Amino acid sequence: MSLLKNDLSEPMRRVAEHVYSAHFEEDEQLDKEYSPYRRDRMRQDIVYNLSFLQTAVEIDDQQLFANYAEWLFSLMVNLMPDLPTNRIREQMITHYQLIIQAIEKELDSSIIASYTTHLKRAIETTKVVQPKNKERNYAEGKYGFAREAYLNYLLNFDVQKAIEYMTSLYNNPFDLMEIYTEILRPVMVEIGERWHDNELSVDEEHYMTSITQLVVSRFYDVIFDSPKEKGRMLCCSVGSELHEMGARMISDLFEHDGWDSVYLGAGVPLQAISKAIERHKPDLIALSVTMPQHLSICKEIVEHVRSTFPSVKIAVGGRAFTMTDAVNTKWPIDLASNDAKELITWANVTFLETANEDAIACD
Ligand code: B12
Repeated sequence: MSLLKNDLSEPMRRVAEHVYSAHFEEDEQLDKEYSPYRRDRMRQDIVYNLSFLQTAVEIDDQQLFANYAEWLFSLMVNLMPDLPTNRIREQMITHYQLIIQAIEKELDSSIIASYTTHLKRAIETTKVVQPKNKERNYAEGKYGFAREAYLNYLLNFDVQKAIEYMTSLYNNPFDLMEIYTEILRPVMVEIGERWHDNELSVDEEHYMTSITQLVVSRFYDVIFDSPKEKGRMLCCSVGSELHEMGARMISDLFEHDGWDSVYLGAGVPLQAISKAIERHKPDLIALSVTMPQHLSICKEIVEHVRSTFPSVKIAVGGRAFTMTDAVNTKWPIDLASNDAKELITWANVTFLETANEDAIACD
């Protein structure tokens, strides 16, 4: 298993090294349980865990790291079926304890407490967490049949049928909003769950993602067909975020709704967003974040845009925002949502109000 490598501060890199070697010094059993492959992954995952921890501290979110501990526990249980669940529980608790010890050595005393609070909560969560419930409900409800059919095409890697099926649903019986948000998105979530449950490999997940991107691109004709008489919006994923399908769907849906959309893709840094705003002069920017590690950079971008371009409306959303409660009260944004439909409805109302105010000002 490989998670993402993230930028850590220098002291946190030393924490990572301490934790890795302390695991093997403290627990002789690990020598037998961890192959060279597992050790290599463990080293990378420690960096990843610390980057999550760092974010929880930076954005001052009380639930983020505990939720992550729950997700991580299930991932480890699924990836190491040769080890009993309680043995993995023991390893994870030791892991958080070793991070506390290393942090006490490496970090400035003024910030140690903010880190240990999150780690203690992760320990309490790990003590009681049960492996994830694997009940599947994606095939239920009004859209269930379409999700199931599309997922089956993906599981068989049948690119042609997957495309034909999804394009045949357009206006018969579903509109583009439903196809994107009620069928493609839940199927991608299901694919993610199967990766997390170790039922799909990384290459399979990647291939299914690229097929879905191909499906999305087949709607371009209808998307760019509508007249552009509303405002202009700019959309992207921030920082080193690689997840871009949410941002792409948001842009497409705005374009389809009569907006002029500027889609910058994934992993866009602050300076590039700033330049793009100067060039395209959007009425609204929509920032998408999937991995919580990119929340800090998103906050920085929001603050910069708010102070440099005060007339531009700012919306934030994506999976990461379902995992934090630190946004609404503390960020200078106009909307935080995880719902494309809510965003477009809100943008249309806000745009109309602004247009009316401008008209009154001109009279
Ligand atoms: C596809 C995918 C990838 C692809 C992305 C490719 C691409 N070009 O986009 C790749 C392979 C790169 C990838 C990599 C990783 N991934 Co990944 N990935 C996924 C997966 C399966 C689907 C994501 C997706 O496309 N969803 C469909 C879109 C349409 O949904 P969405 O983004 O939520 O967007 C909707 C709404 O949120 C909303 N929205 C989105 N943005 C905005 C913005 C505004 C303003 C508003 C209002 C609304 C809004 O509208 C959209 C339309 O409905 C998810 C599973 C999941 N639950 O999402 C895992 C998932 C997100 N990945 C995960 C992980 C762990 C990773 C990796 C670390 C490891 C890995 N699997 O390889 C790396 C990290 C990469 C990085 N540096 O960022 C985990 C994250 C868990 C966690 N702890 O947070 C997930 C949840 C899988 C899982 N179940 O465990 N991944």
